[in-house]
Amino acid sequence: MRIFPENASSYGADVDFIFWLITGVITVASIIVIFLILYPILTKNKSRTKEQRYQQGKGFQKLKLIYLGIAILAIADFYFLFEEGPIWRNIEETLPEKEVHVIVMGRQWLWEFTYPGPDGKLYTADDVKTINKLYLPVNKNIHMDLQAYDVIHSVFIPHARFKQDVLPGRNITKWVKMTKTGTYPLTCAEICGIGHANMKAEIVVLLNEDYKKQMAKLYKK
Ligand SMILES: [Cu+2]
Repeated sequence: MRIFPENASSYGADVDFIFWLITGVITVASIIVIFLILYPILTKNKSRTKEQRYQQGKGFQKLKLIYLGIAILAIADFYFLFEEGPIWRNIEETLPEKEVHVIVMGRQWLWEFTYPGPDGKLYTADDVKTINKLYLPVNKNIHMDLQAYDVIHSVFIPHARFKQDVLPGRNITKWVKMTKTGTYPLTCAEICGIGHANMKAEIVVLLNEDYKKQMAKLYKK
């Protein structure tokens, strides 16, 4: 059984690793805590002295298990930070060298994708557009200028483990590198009005030569 959709981006496996690391550690910690609560209740209740039944928690001796718990969780938290720091820095704070540049714009209720025209530059008169279908080449660093036309939307590409809110009046540049050809969904992950559920697009990841052919087709239109 697959819990997550197939990973098709260069950093998807790293994001999954953080997810399973945190889920695993927290699951084990929860089981231990639940056991420590339930075991005495279920087995020791009758033999308790009055003092055991009512712990005031004064003094280090009585608090030591609490301090131990805090210490374990603090260590776990710092370990998560240690593991995820480089991963988030790579995904969120660095932009690898740009190989393809597109604009992804959310609007009520569709996705509009803009590509550089024959001049190879975005934001010029010969730019070309597609609606609800984003063509990308495989294994290239894609810079996406993420924008919203009207209200807040959110670009969600499950197969790339990518999600970013887009805000009217603001440009957010993020990157992705798709590592497998195929067709993947891109949806809106921010309730943005009555048509939100229909705000679905497709990402078509093509081999580089097919991508070039596709762009040539768009230029002709
Ligand atoms: Cu939306």
